Amino acid sequence: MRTLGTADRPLLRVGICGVLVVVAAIAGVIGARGYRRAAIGIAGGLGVVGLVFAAGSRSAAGSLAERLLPATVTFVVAVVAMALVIHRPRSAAPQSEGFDRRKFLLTVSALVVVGAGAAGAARVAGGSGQELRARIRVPRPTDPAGPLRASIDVPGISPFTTPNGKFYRVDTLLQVPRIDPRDWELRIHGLVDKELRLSFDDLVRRRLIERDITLTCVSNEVGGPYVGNARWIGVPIADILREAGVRQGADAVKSTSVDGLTIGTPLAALTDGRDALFAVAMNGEPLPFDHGFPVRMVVPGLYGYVSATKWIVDFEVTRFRDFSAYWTDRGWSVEAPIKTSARIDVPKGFATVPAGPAIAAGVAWAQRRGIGKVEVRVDDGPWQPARLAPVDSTDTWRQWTFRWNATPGTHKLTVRAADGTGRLQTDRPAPPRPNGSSGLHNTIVMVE
Ligand SMILES: Nc1nc2c(c(=O)[nH]1)N[C@H]1C(S)=C(S)[C@@H](COP(=O)(O)O)O[C@H]1N2
Ligand SMILES: [Mo]
Repeated sequence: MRTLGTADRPLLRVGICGVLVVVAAIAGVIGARGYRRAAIGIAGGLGVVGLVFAAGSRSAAGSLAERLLPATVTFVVAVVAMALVIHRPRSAAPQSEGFDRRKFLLTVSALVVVGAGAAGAARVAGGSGQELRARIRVPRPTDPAGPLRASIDVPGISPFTTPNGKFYRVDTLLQVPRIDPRDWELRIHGLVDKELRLSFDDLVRRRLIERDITLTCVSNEVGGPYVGNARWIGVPIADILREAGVRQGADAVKSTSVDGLTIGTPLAALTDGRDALFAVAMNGEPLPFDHGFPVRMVVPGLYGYVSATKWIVDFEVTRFRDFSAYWTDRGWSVEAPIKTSARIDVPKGFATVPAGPAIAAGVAWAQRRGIGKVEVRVDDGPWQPARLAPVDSTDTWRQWTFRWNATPGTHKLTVRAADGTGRLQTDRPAPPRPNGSSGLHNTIVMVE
């Protein structure tokens, strides 16, 4: 799985619909040939598959009945539809050989309307779940973040804080969980002196800190979109570990989400003083469902697949040699600190800009180390310093701008960053697998 499942999600949906249509068409043909029972059987079989998936889905929250309702409606519609469309040859008018086109079209149209109506009704009955989020008050942090520093506002640049609705999303799910916080519990166990079971209220009653932290996905290509910065409120994971008491020999935490996905994180990253959080709020709101409601992990400096468990329910202190996590089983590295990277947001690739004074802008990140310098090069010219927005923290990205004189023709702009220790990012191109892409981002501009 190259992108850890995100961009391909709509494609997957289309694929599933395609397979359903093909199977249904085959059933229709079989039915038209007179094998009515077989056709209805296939339709019913599809319905049963849907029911089994709905019942077995650990990702969908809600009661079993709530989860089964849409699938049940679909099942009934599928069987009735097939039975109506393929009417008995016995009752058919002789010259139409069991097939009355007018009746067929009418039946199909009626069923489409009924089916769509039923699907809509099932959706409404299931609810959006937003009331679960609305019930939560965003807790006041004991240790609030400072005011946001002035951010650069060039049109097209990534804003310093990524709005929740624009924040990238990477996970393995078609439908994200809608957990009722009243039912949520986090179990902390394994190599600890005292096992803890925390309800949502237990958790937010503890010391809460507020921090700006930039998340990055390991599957982000050079210049790619899977990076975002948000203001999180959460309980320091180190506090909880101290409460539980970590035993000798532990070097990892295996965390598990409600859908059973596992993530392995170095224990050191949770106890070395960085702001690793059990986060409950994102940009002043309860976590959006897409981003892990009600509680997720956020660990500065590590790619999401080794640290940012959404919909977390289980937290086991353990040893790396005693388990393997979901993505590590799929060829990604066990440990993965974020690589220093820079991206050009403006101009967009292959944009046309007027000749004269021009501006380039973007973001650069090296969480934990911070960004010390960003440089831009026009074609094969010298590296020139970009202007940097003020530092928020070493755990956030920094915006940058660069003014240049655009001369007619086609030009290539290339960007590179150095982290807070002065170390330049590598210009050696690497693909995302197994531990994050590297290489310099460039963009081609046409100047007229
Ligand atoms: N439960 C769960 N948590 C998960 C994932 C997932 O698939 N399931 N994906 C991880 C990955 S690969 C990344 S990059 C981040 C993305 O977080 P976001 O979707 O809130 O941006 O979540 C991490 N946490
Ligand atoms: Mo990721």
